[in-house]
Amino acid sequence: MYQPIVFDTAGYRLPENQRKPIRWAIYIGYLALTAGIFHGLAQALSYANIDILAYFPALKSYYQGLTAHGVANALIFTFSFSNGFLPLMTARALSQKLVSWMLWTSFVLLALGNVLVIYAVATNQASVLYTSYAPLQAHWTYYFGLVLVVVSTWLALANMLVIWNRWRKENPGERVPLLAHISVISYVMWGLASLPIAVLFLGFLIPWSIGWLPKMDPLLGRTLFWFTGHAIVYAWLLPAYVSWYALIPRQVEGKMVSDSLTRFVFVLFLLLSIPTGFHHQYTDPGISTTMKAIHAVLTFGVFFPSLATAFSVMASLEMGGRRRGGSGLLGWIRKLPWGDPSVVAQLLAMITFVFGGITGLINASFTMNQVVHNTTWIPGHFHMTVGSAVALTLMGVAYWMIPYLTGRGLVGKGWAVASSWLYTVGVLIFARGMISAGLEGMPRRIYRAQATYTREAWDLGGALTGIGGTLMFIGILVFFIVIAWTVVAGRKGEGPSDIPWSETLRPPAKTGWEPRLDRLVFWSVVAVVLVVIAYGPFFATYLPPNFVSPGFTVW
Ligand code: HAS
Ligand code: CU
Repeated sequence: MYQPIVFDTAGYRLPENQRKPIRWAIYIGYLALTAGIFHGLAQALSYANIDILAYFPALKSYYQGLTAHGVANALIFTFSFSNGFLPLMTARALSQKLVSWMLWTSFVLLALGNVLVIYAVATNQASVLYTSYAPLQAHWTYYFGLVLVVVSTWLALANMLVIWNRWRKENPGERVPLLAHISVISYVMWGLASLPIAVLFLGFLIPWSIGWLPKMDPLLGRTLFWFTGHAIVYAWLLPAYVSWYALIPRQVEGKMVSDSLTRFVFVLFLLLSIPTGFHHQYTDPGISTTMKAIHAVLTFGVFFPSLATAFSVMASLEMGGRRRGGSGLLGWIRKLPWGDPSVVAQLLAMITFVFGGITGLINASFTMNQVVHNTTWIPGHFHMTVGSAVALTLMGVAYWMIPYLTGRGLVGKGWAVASSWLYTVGVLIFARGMISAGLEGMPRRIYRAQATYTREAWDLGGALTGIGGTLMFIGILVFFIVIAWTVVAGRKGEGPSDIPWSETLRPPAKTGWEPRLDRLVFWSVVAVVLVVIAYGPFFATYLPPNFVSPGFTVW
């Protein structure tokens, strides 16, 4: 039954001078993750009514900590990882060297951007939260630092496109290997999606922060942010999906179920990730109800590729579990390699994501959103998506990739397995607290310990948030110790020599409609057309900007 099909050019390795910037980009990511969780812990404790400013003396305000947490964990961690991971996957799948100067420049910009952002946030000049909403105004170094990070992602994308084109020229008529296809599409989506935020930062926020533009248009700012902002969540998710589709099956001894379904899912993400941003602005004035409703429908549309993913990945897992001796309806689950730190992290990520997905549906419903918007329900939702589906998957990937990139064997395997369980139990308790208190109206982005208004009904949810957050913190700390220990003291020569690259049940079709899934330019144009339909009417009726607000620094 199993016909192993893989474009394997066995053992292809990038030269060391290219592995180095990849390794360091990924290190920056995991460092940002670890730095950010100290502020995450403080956030969680603050909901348990603990006056964190007394315990975290470096913090000038609650909002400084919240900004540091969001920027480090949601922006820097994720994009630093992807800047290393996606080009690595593409190069491996195509057996092509990357372009060295692009790789290094991308790394230098990422590092420089980080220095600027850390400076601005640490000196309390940028407590504007990761959403950068005007009229809150940060120091220009904050905006400029983030621009450099975005430019570094563009260079990573350009690098992947160069080797994609080179491979196509060298292999006319061949199907692009699946792993390269889905890695490239992930960043092509992000490349398109990042243009509005580039306009926001370069066209408005930076000139405004240095005084060239005296006033800002807050609604336009929010809209440009969410124009990119919803797609950002898929830019975080898709690298995790690359691992679930193309790597995990191999790690559990299964196979990928369908080449064309996988490619189709990623093409759907390219088309539908961007024209959905108004679901973050259902309560904003100045946007017509019709446009919000169109985005609501498209949001339900982008739910579909994730549903397909659930079934498809589950089938790969089942194949692996049965091959490992599992039987009966559910017996295969027990036979999955639960002792493998890389696998267990990702299985737990998937299970948590089921709840992340369900809460997303409620957010997306135009009317139910009114109940949950701006309550702690929302951080409950996103810690089960980016905060676990993504974070745990990226931790799981580290457990094979750091040994692969350093050549050193993983140390503390038992601790590594424990880290994921601790984190998962933590995030489920945390999210239960946030979600239930949110339904009781507990507001998000509020420093509860000093709030003038509070309710008893928030006490239990707040306490669960604090307890769960503490477990999450310990889980990631253990992760960090295992990884740092591996980098420093893992046994040399014990890292895996190749990536865990999965085979597919059947080869990709060379005729019919399927080869069209590889047409990057065509699908990008369709994506742009959809975006014009979804955003064009708003901009056509709204522009020119209403520059009404000066900048405020309220911290
Ligand atoms: Fe969301 C708000 C709607 C997915 C992140 N979201 C947020 C915010 C963040 C975020 C950060 O419509 C807050 C932003 C802010 O600061 O204000 N979201 C959705 C919907 C989905 C969704 C419909 N969100 C994500 C993902 C994120 C993320 C992914 C990060 C990575 N979200 C919203 C809306 C809001 C929102 C509104 C605005 C709310 C407001 O009012 O402010 C969907 O795409 C979710 C689809 C997911 C699924 C689940 C599939 C399950 C899988 C696992 C299968 C399991 C297996 C396990 C195989 C359909 C694939 C088997 C294991 C064994 C052991 C057998
Ligand atoms: Cu969204």
